[in-house]
Formats: sequence, C-alpha cells, structure tokens
Amino acid sequence: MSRSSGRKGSLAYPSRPLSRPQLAARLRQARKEDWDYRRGTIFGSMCTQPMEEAVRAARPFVTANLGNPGLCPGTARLEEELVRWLLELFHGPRFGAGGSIVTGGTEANLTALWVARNVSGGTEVVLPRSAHFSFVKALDLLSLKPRWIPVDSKGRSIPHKAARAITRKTAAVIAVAGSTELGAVDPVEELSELALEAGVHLHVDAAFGGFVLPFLKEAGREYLPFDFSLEGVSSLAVDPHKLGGAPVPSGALLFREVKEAGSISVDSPYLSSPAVTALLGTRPSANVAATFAALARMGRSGHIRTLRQVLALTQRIADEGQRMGLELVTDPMINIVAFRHRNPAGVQAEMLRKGWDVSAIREPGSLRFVVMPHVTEESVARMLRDLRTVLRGSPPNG
Ligand code: 0PR
Repeated sequence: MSRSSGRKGSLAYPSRPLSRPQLAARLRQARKEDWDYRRGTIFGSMCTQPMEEAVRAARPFVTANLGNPGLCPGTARLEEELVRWLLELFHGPRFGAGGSIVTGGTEANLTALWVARNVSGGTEVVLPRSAHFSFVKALDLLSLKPRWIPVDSKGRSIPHKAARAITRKTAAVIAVAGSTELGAVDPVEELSELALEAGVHLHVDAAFGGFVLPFLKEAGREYLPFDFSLEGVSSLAVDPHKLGGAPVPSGALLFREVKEAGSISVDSPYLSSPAVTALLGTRPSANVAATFAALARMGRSGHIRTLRQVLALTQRIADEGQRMGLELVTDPMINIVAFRHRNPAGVQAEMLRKGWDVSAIREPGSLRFVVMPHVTEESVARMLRDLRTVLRGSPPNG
C-alpha cells in the first residue's frame, strides 16, 4: 500500500492535463529508477525480461475485458487454446480437465484452495514450511487452518509427516514443485498417493517450476514427476510470467476436474455469461494475448534452450561460490542456488551497493541466487568478482 506523506506541491492532482513532454519526462525518470533485467544485475527475482513479441501482442488487447467473455469471444478462444496447451504439457486427462489464465501464483493458489475448501467442506490445509507466502494470505482469507509440515535437508516436504497431518478436516494438501527459496521439488509422487488414499485435494504449486520440470530430461537431468500424470494431483498452478516468457501479470490454474470450480461460481445476471467462476471481475485480455504469444513463440524447444542456459550458469555459480569457501545449502535442484552465510543481509546490502540484486534467506541463513534468462555468462562473471570482494570483508563463518 502506498501511504500519504502529507507533502503538498507536485503531489496535487493536476488541475489541467500535463503536457505530453512533461508526462513523457516524468515516466522516463520513473522507469530509469526501476531496475532493468537487461543489465543482468538482478539475481533476486523470479521474473525476467519477457519476450518482445509477447509485449507487443498485449497492446491491441489492452482495451478488452475477458471478465465479460461474451464481448471477447476472440480472447476467450485464445484462453481456451492456452489452457489446452498447458493441460497437454502437464499430462492432464483428455476429458473433464480445464482451467484459466490468472494474474499469477497468488491468485492461482488462492483460487485452488477456495475450490478445495468449498468442495470438501474441510477446514485445514496440510502444507510444507517451504510453501510461498501466498498460501498464508489464502488461508487467512478463507479461514483455513495450516498444518505445517517440516522439510528435509534439501528443503522438500516430508511425506510421512504429511500423512500424519491428514485428517477428516483436511481441505487440501499442498505440494511445491520448485520452491521460492531453494527451488526444491517436493516428492509429489508420494504425496499424490497419500492424497488418493485419503480422498483429499492435492494442489501442486509449480508457479516457478512449471516450465522447468517438464524439460529436465532434455537438459540432462533426472525427470521428477510432479504433474497430472500422478493420479492424486487435483490442481496445478504455473506462472508464465516467471519462466514462460510472458510479461507480468500472468499465471495459470489447471484442474483435473474443472467442474469442481463450479463451487466458487456466482451468478452474474447482467453480464454476457450467466455465471462467473473467477476471483477477479474485470480480467485483462491483454495478459491472455501476451501469454499466448509468449508460449506460441517459445514452444518446447525454447523452454529447453532457456533451461540449459540457466542450469549451466547456476552450476557455475555453485562451483565458483564453493571455490570462494562458501557452502551450498543443498545441491541446486533447478535454477536457484543458495549458500550458507552467518550474515546474509549484510552481504546483500554490500552487493546492492555494488549494483547487484541478490537475496537473503533467514532459515537457514543464506545467500540466494535465482538464475533467470536475463542473466548472462558475462554478468555472472562480473557478479562473482564483486561477491569475492564482498566476502573478503564478510566471510561466511565469522
Ligand atoms: N508460488 C511460488 C512457488 C512462488 O515462488 C511465487 C512467487 C508465488 C507462488 C506467487 O506468485 P505471484 O507473485 O506471481 O503471485 N515468487 C516470487 C517471490 O515471492 C515472486 C517474485 C517475482 C518476487 C519477481 C520478486 C520478483 O522480483 O519471491
């Protein structure tokens, strides 16, 4: 939330329109203050420079509102096609599955839990400590109680602990496929079996990992099952604005049985459709068009190429960091690497002074690097040089 500072002057709402040059100057200045992925200095973000074609695709659609789908049959078709593509990528069943394009992981996770709660009547959610904070918001909004599951040394949910937490009150179990802090992938196969046995909703948060995990084999790594190929998976969230080449905001929420989403449906008598099954009212067609363009131009080969690049650079940071005396929290499973440090916030601040955005994790105290497609070999080399200097003044153990 933005807070009023009590200042006057330039903060008054313009009584007459600003001139075009004045406006342009103001916007240019603001954009200059913002960070730009293209400089390669951002290692703390899970988003990246979107594909230019995707950005261009949004422009003609910015006036369209998919919240009134009768007026946007064109964008509605694009959304339908996108959902089919994603269901195919994530091994959705041929019949009964469906989903929608949303604004990101937060909306997808909230909506999934909303549906799971309404279908089950449950009051509790079983989720690992590694789950993104969007779940904390969702649980609060939906008056659901968390049953937190500890994670193992690699940051993954521990299934036998989850098994003990599942009761008749369980509305859903959460699996994280690519965690925010460590990129850890939960043992979704085992969680899926538990969910099937107990007859509870299993929601997979693949917001970050969704465009990584399907391609691990092609990138020379072991494939980790996480999607609808596992019978117990009921819903899945994936964010095209993270590794899908789409501009923000773009998320997708998919259901094995989309009829369950009817449980959040409300009547919308004055719209072109009789009912609405979405959190948002007004829904930007532009993000559907942009996401369509991004995935259309990416294709499986584009994801594989991107993944090879980011995994190679992740490995390079892991290797060089260890050569500097840093200890890995765990071997990186995907394109996130973290090193233990007694004062991560201090190193983060020093790195920021040198122009780098890196992040700090509190538990276990560590420095975290998210290696996104805007990161290049050259920017990694420069970053590592500065990191080496900073670590001389602030060694990992004291
Ligand atoms: N699930 C997972 C696993 C996530 O990592 C995130 C966001 C979400 C859900 C929520 O997604 P939305 O933020 O799209 O609603 N992870 C990043 C984070 O919180 C989001 C982010 C991206 C933050 C870019 C900063 C940034 O520069 O760190």
